[in-house]
Amino acid sequence: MASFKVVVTGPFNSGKTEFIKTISDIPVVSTEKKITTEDRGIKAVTTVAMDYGRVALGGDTLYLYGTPGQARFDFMWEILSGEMNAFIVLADSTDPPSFPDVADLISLFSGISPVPYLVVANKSDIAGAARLQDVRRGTNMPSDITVMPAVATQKSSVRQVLLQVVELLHNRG
Ligand SMILES: Nc1nc2c(ncn2[C@@H]2O[C@H](COP(=O)(O)OP(=O)(O)O)[C@@H](O)[C@H]2O)c(=O)[nH]1
Ligand SMILES: [Mg+2]
Repeated sequence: MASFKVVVTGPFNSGKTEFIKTISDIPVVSTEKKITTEDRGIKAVTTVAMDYGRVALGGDTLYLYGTPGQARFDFMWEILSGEMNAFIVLADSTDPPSFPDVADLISLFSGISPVPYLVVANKSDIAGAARLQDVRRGTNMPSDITVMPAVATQKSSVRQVLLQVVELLHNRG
């Protein structure tokens, strides 16, 4: 029985809000606003402060904090990562040009706190999505870091990712 704070990060449009909404036991506290910048061609709303959800998983409780993806809200990242126990970085498998941003986010969050993390190759259900090994290469992940495929719109898939995070947490040091 433990509680863990898990930060869910990733580039803009990688599926962070979807990931938390799919699995949360409580209605997600979301701070989505209409997009006013050139990103509005990609989707209508974006997270400006955070998404907050909670899920009970095998006796543990995970508190999920989703970060904003647009860099102009990056002041929230350090606030959200206070006392985090682990973080998850979502890569949009259909958007290889964003893979270097995934690597940058990992450096940034690892720098804030050296907690366990894993990389999710999200949107793996979409035809033409990058293969796992290409996501690993594009994000420059060494072989000791878990990179797993997922579909943020499917509860069973998000659950698999979180079980993996819990395993990392229980096995650490
Ligand atoms: N097909 C598919 N669509 C997804 C998946 N994850 C997210 N999406 C869609 O991708 C878009 C961006 O997701 P969102 O959660 O808003 O991204 P965020 O910017 O990281 O919070 C939304 O239209 C989602 O419904 C996935 O695994 N598969
Ligand atoms: Mg969002």
